[in-house]
Amino acid sequence: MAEFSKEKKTILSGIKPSGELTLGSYIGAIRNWKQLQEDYNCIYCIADLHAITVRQDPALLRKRTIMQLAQYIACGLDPEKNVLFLQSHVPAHAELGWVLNCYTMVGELNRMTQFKDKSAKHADNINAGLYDYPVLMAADILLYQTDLVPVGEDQKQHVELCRDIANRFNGVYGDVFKMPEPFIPKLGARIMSLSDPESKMSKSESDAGCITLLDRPEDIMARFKRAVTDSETCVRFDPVNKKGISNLMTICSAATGMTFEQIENQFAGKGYGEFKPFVGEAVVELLRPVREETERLLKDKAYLNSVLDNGAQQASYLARRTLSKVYRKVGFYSTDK
Ligand code: ATP
Ligand code: LTN
Repeated sequence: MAEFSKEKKTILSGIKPSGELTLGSYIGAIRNWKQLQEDYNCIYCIADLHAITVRQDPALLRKRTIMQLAQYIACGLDPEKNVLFLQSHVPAHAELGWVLNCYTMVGELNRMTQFKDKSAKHADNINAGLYDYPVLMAADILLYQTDLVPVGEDQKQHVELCRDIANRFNGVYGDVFKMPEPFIPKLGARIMSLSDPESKMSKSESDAGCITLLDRPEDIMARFKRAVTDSETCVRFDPVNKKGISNLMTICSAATGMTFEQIENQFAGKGYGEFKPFVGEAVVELLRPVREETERLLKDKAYLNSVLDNGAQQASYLARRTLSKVYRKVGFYSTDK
């Protein structure tokens, strides 16, 4: 079980089990989670309550949930150092979410770009949960008195809304919630699709432009070889005019540790025909241990279940402390002495 220390700051983040984890979520989020586990109290959830804001196949959702836990561990998140749990196993998330609804303005939710994007993509199912999604995310964060929230660029607006909600609540009742900060990586905060460098690589729209953590090496190579670039031949970082190549350079840098300058020098005069497979190989090697370890872990369901049981127990204990305080502050009657 993870040991928490009062001296360390607390980190919380989560990912919905709404599809296969992608290279985007690995570079934008999980890679940083792993680096932070030594120095912070770390809490990572699998956000299944959030996943159902878009219609899910129940059997597939169950399967993806346990696969996502295996992938968290395979990516290097040690259950002895991190609290890993399933959002639906800790009722305090939904409970605090309700309370926070009453401290969130409709006007604030109307401004959320993820809601606008998802409503456009799922026009036949613009449900209240999709609209309310950022409030539940605020509950996830505030329950644990979180200091830092490591996420990709697309989630920054939600963390800012969380701060606004916390500020409003604290303004009425005193310092109940710690004020969280978003932690966005300098490199790779927004990995783009390989087939359309104008859109984010995303698990629920996985296509030829998306790499998932469990993809086979030959599929990864094929996708990199077909990556959309531009009509020049020069490997140069220019995210305005050369979006495709700049995206590949970002992925390359994240996978190998090379700087943009080193990449430009190594491929000077060589063209894209050599660069694309080089990035493909680097990603294959980056993901190989993750895929192999995930496959191994998935054979041991008893172990994975025990991680979830321990995680839920630990998360529930921490979450209850904040929830009880919130209930007291808003004036809910308690029979406790
Ligand atoms: P969906 O398509 O279901 O909305 P997604 O692929 O966008 O999902 P999320 O579950 O929303 O993935 O994101 C998980 C985490 O990974 C978040 O912190 C998010 O900011 C980050 N992330 C997701 N996609 C990318 C990306 N392409 N580049 C960088 N970070 C990303
Ligand atoms: N909305 C996030 C997933 C998420 C999350 C969180 C991230 C749910 N709860 C709490 C950080 C903190 C997304 O990636 N789409």
